[in-house]
Amino acid sequence: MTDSRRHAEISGGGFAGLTAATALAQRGWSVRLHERASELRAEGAGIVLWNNSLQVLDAIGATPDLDARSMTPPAYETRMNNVIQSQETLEGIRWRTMTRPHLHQTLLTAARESGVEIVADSAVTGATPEGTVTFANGETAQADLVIGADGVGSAVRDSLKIPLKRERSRDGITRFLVPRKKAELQALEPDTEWDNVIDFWNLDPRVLRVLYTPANDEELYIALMSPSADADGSRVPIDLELWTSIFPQLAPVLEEAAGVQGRYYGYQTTRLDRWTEGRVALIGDSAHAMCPALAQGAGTAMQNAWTLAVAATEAADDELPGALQEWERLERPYTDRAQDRSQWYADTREMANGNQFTGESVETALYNPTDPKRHEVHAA
Ligand code: 5PR
Repeated sequence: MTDSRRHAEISGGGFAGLTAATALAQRGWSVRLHERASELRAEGAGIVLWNNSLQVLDAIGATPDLDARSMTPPAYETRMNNVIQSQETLEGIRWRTMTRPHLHQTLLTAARESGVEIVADSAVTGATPEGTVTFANGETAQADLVIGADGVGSAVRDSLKIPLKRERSRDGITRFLVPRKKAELQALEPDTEWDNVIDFWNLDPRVLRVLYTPANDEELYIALMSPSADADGSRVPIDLELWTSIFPQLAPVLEEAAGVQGRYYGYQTTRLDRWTEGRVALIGDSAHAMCPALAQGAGTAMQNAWTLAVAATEAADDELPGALQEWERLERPYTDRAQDRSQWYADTREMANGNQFTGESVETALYNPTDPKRHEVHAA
């Protein structure tokens, strides 16, 4: 018997690819997802998700699984030279913190349960506008829809020769998952609410920042930021003496981080001429890598994965290329603005002044990609 379902081939088993795969499979598509690594697993440490991506997790049925090992801290606190600038309780804003491995496992489970065929050790080298996918082993496959969710170095994007602009910022970050060590931290600084996210900034005399983010009862995500030009600040493994001299109250968790090799990532923003070409669409870092300031890299990846799956399903097969262009026209401005704002915050380090999540900076966080009326609401 031949399969009458429409078929999607997806390159990339990260947050964007798994979300798109699940949403399409749940809408009746046959879906095959390729991951070039030998195992599907998350790189990186911790993450914050906001309403936009949490709505997507609701819609694919993954929220109970996510909530079992994630949390909403009591406040998002900002300190400058250890003086509290703000404690934002984010009333009315839905947000959660978690580890990247947990979010990835949650999406992988949803994809498997939705019937997505997942192929590891499978490297996609490119795609054509007509929907032919090529693989490193010389094989090819044909699909009604091809999705390049293959990261900032996207082979799918580059094979289509879509022009790209890349901008690098002066700062970068090393990220760790370490044990919470709450009792030890409490002993060093009893008045601190150690369940809060705490964004510890130091700009003068030296730019060094620690973003402290509890991910669940056992695991803490800490991100250590410094300018790329600061050789000691950006060294891995971290320079424990330097970091504990500036953040003595974090010594117990910095010692844990110092025991891990780590990797320093410079911030970058990439902007593409277009996100689609014929039957191919790009989502996530392959289309819109961004600075992390607004914590919206994965959030925009997941919202675009979801809206792409809905738009592709609603389009007749012979109208798919036009429907993908229309999807980009409607959805891309939200991501463009998130990229611009995140880059502005990275360049100005304005977040050090506190009250990080007010005004325009929460537009993406509050967005609901699953609301069919969302564009009317925003236009009104
Ligand atoms: N939020 C999160 C984060 O990981 C970073 C930032 C904000 C969750 C850094 O990676 O401001 O740079 C930030």
